[in-house]
Amino acid sequence: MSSPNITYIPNFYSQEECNEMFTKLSKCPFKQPIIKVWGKSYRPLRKSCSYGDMDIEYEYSGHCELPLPWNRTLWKIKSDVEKKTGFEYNFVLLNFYESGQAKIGAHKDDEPSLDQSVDIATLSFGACRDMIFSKKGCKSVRQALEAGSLLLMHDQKEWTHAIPPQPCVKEPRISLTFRRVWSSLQQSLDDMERDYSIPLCKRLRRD
Ligand SMILES: O=C(O)CCC(=O)C(=O)O
Repeated sequence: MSSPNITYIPNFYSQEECNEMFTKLSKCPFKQPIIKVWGKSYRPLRKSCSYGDMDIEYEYSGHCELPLPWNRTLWKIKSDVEKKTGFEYNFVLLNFYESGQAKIGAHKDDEPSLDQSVDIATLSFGACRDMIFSKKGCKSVRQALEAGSLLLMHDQKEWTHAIPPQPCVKEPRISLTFRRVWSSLQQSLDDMERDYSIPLCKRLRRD
């Protein structure tokens, strides 16, 4: 594929809704976790926090996220996104970019705990920032993520994405990335199934 498999939907929320949501979301308990990239630990300028279903743990860049229970604002946004996409989400990662100095390096959201058949849905509030999609041998693609927009990433196997620094941006931005994560129960069942070659349904059957 010579272009990233994405759908950009501007004005998913109106300016008024965005302002109201930004004010509510900025009260979330953002923190700077220590993450590992290429074996090196560091604290990114970007702050984050997560919300999700009770049985979810999400590990990325050597860091394990235990989500907080859904609050009213995030539950409403989740329902709006689910109505639009037809997918069900059980986890959301929130990123807070204080200014254009805060960034996220090129990466793929391809952790084994992610259900890759479900689109990752990114909502943007506050300052407009660019997202860069890259793939070896292809021209990079730049997508501006405006306040109130919804970006759907249908396929994460080939392209990386990044939010590069934009020092001219002085205003903060909050992004929400909705994902479907395998629950810990589902992961343990999968492990059991891998450990024994007998199908799980047969092992659970009691004679
Ligand atoms: O802030 C964004 O729009 C992107 C965040 C991102 O790439 C991620 O959380 O993996």
